[in-house]
Amino acid sequence: MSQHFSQSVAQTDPIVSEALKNEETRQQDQIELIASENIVSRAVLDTLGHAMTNKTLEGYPGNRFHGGGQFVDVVEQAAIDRAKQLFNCEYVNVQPHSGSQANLAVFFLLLKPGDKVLSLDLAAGGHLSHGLKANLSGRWFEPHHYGVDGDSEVIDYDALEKQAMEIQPKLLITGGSAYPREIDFARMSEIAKKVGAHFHVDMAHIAGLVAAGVHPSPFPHADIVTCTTTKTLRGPRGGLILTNNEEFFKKLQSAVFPGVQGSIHSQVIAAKAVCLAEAMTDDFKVYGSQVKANAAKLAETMQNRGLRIVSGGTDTHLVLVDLSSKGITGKRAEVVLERADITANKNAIPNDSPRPPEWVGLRLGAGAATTRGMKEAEFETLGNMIADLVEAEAAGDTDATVDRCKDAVAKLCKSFPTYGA
Ligand code: DSN
Repeated sequence: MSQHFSQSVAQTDPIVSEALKNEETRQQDQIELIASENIVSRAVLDTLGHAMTNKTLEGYPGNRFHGGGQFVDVVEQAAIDRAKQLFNCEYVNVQPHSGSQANLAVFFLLLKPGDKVLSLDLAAGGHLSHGLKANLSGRWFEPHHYGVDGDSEVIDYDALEKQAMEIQPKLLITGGSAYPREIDFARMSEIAKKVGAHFHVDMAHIAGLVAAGVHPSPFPHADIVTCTTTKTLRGPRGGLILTNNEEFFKKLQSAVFPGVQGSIHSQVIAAKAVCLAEAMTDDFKVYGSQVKANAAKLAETMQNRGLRIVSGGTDTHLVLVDLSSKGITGKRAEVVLERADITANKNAIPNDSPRPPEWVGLRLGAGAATTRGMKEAEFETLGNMIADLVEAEAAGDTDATVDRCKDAVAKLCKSFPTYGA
């Protein structure tokens, strides 16, 4: 047998091999609170590393442009059927390589260059693929954004309706990356209908909560729904597009391929099928409820410690902290947390500076640590540690607090191991 087929990465590539090992150790030894991350099952991980990656295919199950696709057809059809059942909708495309690609396909399907799009402002929790000027979606279409109410920091639906009537967008989008509250999909659908717009929900962050039945579903209100499989859904990196509209679906198939993508990532589609089956189990429902309970405990703990939580709390897996009263930026908080082995990210909050280094938000999410088995008690400990670290950073005296928290994090990580650690 040629060495090509027998040698492991450890034998052939010391640079990559060492980085892979270090990343595995980092994931075991740090507590992951980045809201878009999770920890996939061993089954999903094995599937991603399967030789199915070698298979090139374009087209759809039963109608491919290359031969030899019979087994990939099985996994793609399984992913489609499972997503339809899980999200209770009629039509699904499981091929998007990411959430942004899924959103691009929706733009390609529903819009012509120059058409108006109305989406949630990035600083209010939207996503860059919904019309950020620096993204193709903002460069080739005409983006407009709605924000949140200045006091409650939740979407002001009356203001949105007024704005939609003035703008008359072709597409109304909601959802994104940092909105911690439930969205009134029914009301938004009414607004879209009133102005003759299509209504698109990007449920990337909350798809797992919707699947677990602990968050309202965008169906039957949305015309089209996109998501990643990566975040609370706890699957591989990739996207899905879902709809109940048969006319959209026919065009959607060609909007994805050959509209915005070529051949599929066969092994990723197989891993999507695996994660979608996992998301149908009772265990996943328990996980979904625990994610929400943990995020609520994290928000409550930090609030009790004097940190301001954007919108006063959370209905999801996501907590957004406003650090402005502490006089530090999100970046400084991110760095001091990482020194204590807690990973999180700086984020804009509503009406924040347009310059990322000046953002005063810190975004936290409960998905990954919940997957490790942590519950409210551990999230209370984490909330207190984050408050301690933020206070230490604000006081300019961090070493002792970082050392103490790092020790506590190491103990937690040991008690909640990942893959065979
Ligand atoms: N949208 C980015 C995030 O939420 O972190 C990546 O998924």
